[in-house]
Amino acid sequence: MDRTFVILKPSTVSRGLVGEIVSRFERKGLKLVQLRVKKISREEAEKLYSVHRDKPFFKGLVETITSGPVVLMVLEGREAVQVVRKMIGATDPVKAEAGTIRGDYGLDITDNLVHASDSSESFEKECFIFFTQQELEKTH
Ligand code: FUP
Repeated sequence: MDRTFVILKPSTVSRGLVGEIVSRFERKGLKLVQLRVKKISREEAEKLYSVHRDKPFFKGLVETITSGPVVLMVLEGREAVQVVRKMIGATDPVKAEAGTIRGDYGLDITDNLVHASDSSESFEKECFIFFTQQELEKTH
């Protein structure tokens, strides 16, 4: 079964939207493989966003995601990467369709509520920044 990696960013946690967003994924039929609250380090954030290292928004991106605790999740289900990308919507919440997570709850492009892997290659790289092989073993 396919898996994807999701981060609910600090403002999602501080605004109390975690339950609502996790619930959307569950209602869609995605299974929680891992769920953890953690304040991520600058080093982890820089690794996660390494493809954006040279972009003008990189510093703000790292500052935003390290500004408070986040929720880390691994979700499992058919075409999980594609399904979750569709559910979160376009990167810029202003452009994200109503009915998507960013479309319904966000306005700021950097603080856009949620991160989700954009391919299975990204999933493989990203999930191992935060979870061990053992934690990702089949549980059901
Ligand atoms: P996404 O995969 O939808 O999160 O989008 P990207 O990989 O393109 O961007 C990664 C992060 O950079 C997003 F959280 C938003 C942020 N970003 C900006 O802050 N400004 C931009 O102009 C583009 C992206």
